[in-house]
Amino acid sequence: MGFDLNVERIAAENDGRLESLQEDYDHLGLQLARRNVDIEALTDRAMAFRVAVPSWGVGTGGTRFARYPGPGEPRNVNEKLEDCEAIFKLMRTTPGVSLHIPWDRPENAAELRQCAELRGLFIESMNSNTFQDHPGQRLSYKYGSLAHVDQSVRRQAIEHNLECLHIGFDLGARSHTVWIGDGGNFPGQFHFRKALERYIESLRVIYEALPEGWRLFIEHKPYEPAFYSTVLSDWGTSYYCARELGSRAFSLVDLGHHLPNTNVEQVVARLIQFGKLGGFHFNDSKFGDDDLDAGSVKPFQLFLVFNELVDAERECVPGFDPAYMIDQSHNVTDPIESLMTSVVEIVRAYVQANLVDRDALAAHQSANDPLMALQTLKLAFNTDVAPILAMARHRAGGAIDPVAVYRASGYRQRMQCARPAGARSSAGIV
Ligand code: RM4
Ligand code: MN
Ligand code: MN
Repeated sequence: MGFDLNVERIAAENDGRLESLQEDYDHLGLQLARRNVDIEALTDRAMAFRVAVPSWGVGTGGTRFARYPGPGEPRNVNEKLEDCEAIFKLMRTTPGVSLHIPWDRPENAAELRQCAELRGLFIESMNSNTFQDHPGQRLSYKYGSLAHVDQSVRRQAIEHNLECLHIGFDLGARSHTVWIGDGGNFPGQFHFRKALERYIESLRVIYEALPEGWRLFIEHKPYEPAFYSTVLSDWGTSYYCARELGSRAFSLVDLGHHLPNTNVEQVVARLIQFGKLGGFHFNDSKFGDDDLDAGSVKPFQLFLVFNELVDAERECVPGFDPAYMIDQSHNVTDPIESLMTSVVEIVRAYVQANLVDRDALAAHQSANDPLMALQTLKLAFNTDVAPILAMARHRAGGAIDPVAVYRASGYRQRMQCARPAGARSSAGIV
C-alpha cells in the first residue's frame, strides 16, 4: 500500500488533475489579462518564492496542559529532515530548514549537512534555546538568560549562542535567531532599564562572533513565559537593539508575538522603512502566541503584511531582504499537512499581493478616496489565485494537490512502522 514520494510518482498523480487545472488556469489567465496582468509572470513569481520550515514543527506540538503525540513522529534531527524532504518534494517551495539547538544538536555537523543536501535541503537559520534548562546544564534559566542578573548565567547563555554559531557555520547556515524567555512575572521583579542593558551587552558578544555573511535576528514578544513583562517586549525595543548592535542585526517579526489588535502590517512597514526587517516567523493566532497554521484565522492580515513586502520589493528598498520562515506548533493535525497548507497560504498571500494595482492605489491615496483604495486591495485579495499556486507547484515538480497525494502515499503509516514511539529530541511545547 502507498508509494514513495518521488518526482515520477508525483507527476503521475498530477496527470489526472492536470486537465481541469489547465482549464481553470486558462480561464483565470483571461480574467487577469483584462486587468492587464500577465498570469505567467505571477506563476514565475510563485515558483521563485521560498519559505523555510522549522525542524521543531514536524513533530506534534502541545500546550502547557498536555501533548498528544501523533503517529510516526520524528525522533531525531535526521528524521525531522526526512519529513522536511517529504514537504519539499510535494511543495518545492521549502528547501530551507530552521534548526533549534540543543533539540537538533548534531553528532556530526558535516554529516548532517550532507544528509540535508542529499535531500535537496539546506539549513537556513539557527535558533538558540535559553528559555529552558537542558540536561547537564550548570546554571538554571529560571530567572532569565542573556539578561539574567548573574553574570555567570549570562555567560552560559552567551556560550550556548556561540555554540549555535559554530554548529551553524559547519552546517552552512546564514543567520542566527535569538528569542529569549527573559522577563518578570511580577512588578518590581526586573529593573526594566538595567535588564535591557544586560541583554544588549550579552547580544553584543554574540553579534561580534557572527561568521562572515551572517545576519543576527532578534525576536520580540510581549508576554509569555513571563506574564508581567518581557525584556524584548515589542518592535520598537527590538529596532533599538538591532540598531545599537550594528548593520548585521535585524528585527524578526513572529506574527504571533504582538498584543491583540496590533497593526502588524504597519509594524512591518516601519521596520522596512528603518532598514531593520530581518525576517518572519509565520503562523496565525486568535489570542496570543497560538502558533496556528498560517492564514487559518486572519488571512486578510497575512495578505496585508505581504502587501507591504511586495511594495518594498517593487520599490527595491535598499537592503530589503527578509528571511521567510515558519514557526508553528501543530497540536491536533498531522504536522506535515499543516506545514504544507501553511505554505500554500503564504504563497497565496504573496501572489495576491503581487496583484495589487499599485498605480491605482497610489492614485486613490492622492485623491483621498479611501473607499476605492480599500477596493483596490480587496480586488487583489478576493482573486482566487489557487490555479496559479497549483500550476507553479506542478511546473516545479511538486503536487497539484499536496495533501491528497501525501495521504495517498501512505507516508505517515510507513513512518508509524519505521519510527516506533520513543524519545523525542524537541520539546515542542513552547
Ligand atoms: C517562541 C518563539 C521562538 C521559538 C520558540 C519555540 O515562542 O516563537 O521563535 O523558537 O517559541
Ligand atoms: Mn518564533
Ligand atoms: Mn512564539
